Amino acid sequence: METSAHWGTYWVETDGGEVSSARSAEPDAAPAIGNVVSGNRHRSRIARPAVRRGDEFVEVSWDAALDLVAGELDRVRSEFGNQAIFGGSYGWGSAGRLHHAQSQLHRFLNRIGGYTRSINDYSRGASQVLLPHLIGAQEMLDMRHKPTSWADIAEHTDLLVSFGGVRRSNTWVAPGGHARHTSSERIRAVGRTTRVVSLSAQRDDAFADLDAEWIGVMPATDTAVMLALIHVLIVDGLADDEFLATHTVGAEQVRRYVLGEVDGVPKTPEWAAEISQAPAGVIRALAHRMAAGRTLINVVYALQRGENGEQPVFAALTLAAFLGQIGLPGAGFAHGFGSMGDYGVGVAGPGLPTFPQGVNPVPDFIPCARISDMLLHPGEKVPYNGRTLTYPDVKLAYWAGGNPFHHHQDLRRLRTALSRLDTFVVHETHWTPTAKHADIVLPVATTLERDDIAAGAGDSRLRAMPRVVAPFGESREEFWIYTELASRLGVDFAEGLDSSQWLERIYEEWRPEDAPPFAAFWRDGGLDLPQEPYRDAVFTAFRAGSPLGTPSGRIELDSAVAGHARWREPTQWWGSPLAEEFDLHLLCNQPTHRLHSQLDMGDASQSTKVAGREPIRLHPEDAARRGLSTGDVVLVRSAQGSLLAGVVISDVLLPGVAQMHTGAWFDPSAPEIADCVNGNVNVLTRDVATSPLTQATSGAHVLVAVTRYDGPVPPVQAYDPPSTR
Ligand SMILES: Nc1nc2c(c(=O)[nH]1)N[C@H]1C(S)=C(S)[C@@H](COP(=O)(O)OP(=O)(O)OC[C@H]3O[C@@H](n4cnc5c(=O)[nH]c(N)nc54)[C@H](O)[C@@H]3O)O[C@H]1N2
Ligand SMILES: Nc1nc2c(c(=O)[nH]1)N[C@H]1C(S)=C(S)[C@@H](COP(=O)(O)OP(=O)(O)OC[C@H]3O[C@@H](n4cnc5c(=O)[nH]c(N)nc54)[C@H](O)[C@@H]3O)O[C@H]1N2
Ligand SMILES: [Mo]
Repeated sequence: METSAHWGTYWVETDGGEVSSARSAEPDAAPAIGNVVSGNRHRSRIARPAVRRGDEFVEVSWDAALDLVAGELDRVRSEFGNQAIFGGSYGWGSAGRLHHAQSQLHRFLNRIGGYTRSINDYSRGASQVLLPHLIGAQEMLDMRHKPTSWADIAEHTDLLVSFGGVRRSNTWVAPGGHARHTSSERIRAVGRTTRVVSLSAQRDDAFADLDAEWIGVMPATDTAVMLALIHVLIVDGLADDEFLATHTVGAEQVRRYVLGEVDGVPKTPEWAAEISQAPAGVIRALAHRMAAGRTLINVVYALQRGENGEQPVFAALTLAAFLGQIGLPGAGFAHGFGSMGDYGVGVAGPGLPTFPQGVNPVPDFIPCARISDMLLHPGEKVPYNGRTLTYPDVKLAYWAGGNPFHHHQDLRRLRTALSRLDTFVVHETHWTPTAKHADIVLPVATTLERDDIAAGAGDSRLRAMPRVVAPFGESREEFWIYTELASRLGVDFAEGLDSSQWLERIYEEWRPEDAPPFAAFWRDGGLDLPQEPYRDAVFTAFRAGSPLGTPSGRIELDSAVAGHARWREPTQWWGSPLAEEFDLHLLCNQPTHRLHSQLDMGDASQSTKVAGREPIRLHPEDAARRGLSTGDVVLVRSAQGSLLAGVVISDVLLPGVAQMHTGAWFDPSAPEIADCVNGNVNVLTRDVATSPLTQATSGAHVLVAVTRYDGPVPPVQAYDPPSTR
């Protein structure tokens, strides 16, 4: 049977009611498919509703659990008001148009009077706030779904300059999961026609088939390099003054800043080399090459997940404006090649069937990465996007489809923050660390255990996604859970329909005239979607004369709210005082063999572990200085916390830089040794916002110290269910 996840569409077989195989015929299939068989019936699955009693959980009947949840929701909304319920529930949950965890939760909470929501995302939260000021709000959205395409790059681009490389493993994932994984073949085509330069602290960030030239740049210093590139364009007469005059505002302020007329510091290649460690001559030569042909500048999302994270995005757009090629096919500025598999595939599809969420009457919200701040500082006023927000006093949090113990920074602080709640309700498939921190845990069926419809934005096919096996234990569809809770609270959730009737309804409400009715769609296993080719939807028209949605209608290189791009020194980088004690810059990036923390217990993810924990990559010089070999266990410490990891030595890194993937399950079972003995990087990261403007996560970077761990290595207990009675 065919099924879909954010990591792709694949085939599963069953044997005796269990999933026995999962595979894909695609040559570029995601390794994460290899987690499915071992993960779906793993001992960490949650079998029954459970309620916390001290350090243990007590299993209860569904009736008892639902009465309890309904009672708590009712108590909190009547005593404190609906804003005391936090339903932001950030996370990637499961693919599927009907059983989308957040949509269902939000619909339910809207029906009972609303909730405090969260906005923006962990992926590119800084850009989401910055870019509307520079190019317009709709344009920010269009840049995600209709940017320059891989095909235009292959056809037109002489030079692709990518800050953060173009990582193959990240293109395995697309929200909703696509019918076919097409980005690898598109990227290979680019590799045959286009020179690629990858600026990064890791040589292997760039997809091997791109045959990219590598310029080593220390993490969090790209803005300096970009400003220096602009400096060269200005002083060597390579800037496109006409484009700047007709299509931008603020270029003069940028010019004065870059030349050092404002602060006495000219942003020369020599200046940038001191900061970034990229050689000045290389930066100067790159500027000339960029001006000599058709050039596209790409910034991966990770660059903006750091302190002042909006600056590299701002500086890259500014650099592209000085080059003057914005809006030409395959040229200008892009933000997402190598970050997501559906980016720049060059086709837009129709809208997709959606489960309606209704309206939330509560106005309160937070930027999603401010969860701990909100819980720790109710009533506090905080700047955000040029205005002031007040944190509501939240008493109950309801999480479905996300794992804050995966996604949020500084887990010690998150634990303290969550402990201030009266009630923490979690829907989960597995006993994740978040489930283990809940007061009430409701077990839910996985994507393999319910009927759904699958597709992602721009997909070539809408797929029927039939249930493959029965729900595990007593786990249930979330649809059923909300229907039951709603009836206890005297409201309507399901409009008298069950989930299979709703599946038909969202399909029929969506169905274009020429598409078959639901029964035929389901029988055929899917329906091909029309694919509309487009060309850079934002900038092609803009270059030709249509204004952007900014106050000036032009690209705002100097904006009333955001100022202009500038180098702002972060507190965590190799040049900061803290680097004396914490002398390695750790990159915390996306895992190759799983999606975030999902199915970390599965075979593919476990095959990457070293000494049974999450690997840390170290440069040979850094390893030698510490007497470390591949396979050793190390203690990794930051100012926030500590973890155990397994060493991998690799010369693809710059010296002074280490790298770990996110997503190992938080394991606090031996606190006398480390905060996490399994290697979850978020015990190390700092819970500090990108900036008062954007208030996004800065989790991509943290300074750490690494030493050999010679003590007895504790067993990993992260995947064991908690003790239950
Ligand atoms: N340090 C650092 N931290 C980061 C990042 C980083 O680069 N560095 N990256 C950030 C980014 S970009 C992101 S997007 C976030 C991702 O953070 P999350 O999206 O929270 O991570 P996931 O592991 O995908 O969590 C999804 C959870 O949903 C559960 N689930 C699956 N299906 C269902 C379902 O049908 N119903 C319910 N109720 N649950 C389900 C899974 O078991 C899993 O626990 O992490 C962020 N955190
Ligand atoms: N296999 C897999 N693919 C995924 C995901 C997953 O969990 N697994 N998650 C998906 C999600 S939700 C998202 S948001 C995207 C994220 O997409 P990205 O943010 O692009 O992914 P990362 O792997 O975090 O970072 C990519 C590279 O950026 C580099 N980098 C980090 N900081 C800097 C810096 O300051 N300067 C420079 N020049 N380079 C830097 C790192 O070397 C890193 O390898 O990935 C998506 N794709
Ligand atoms: Mo993300």
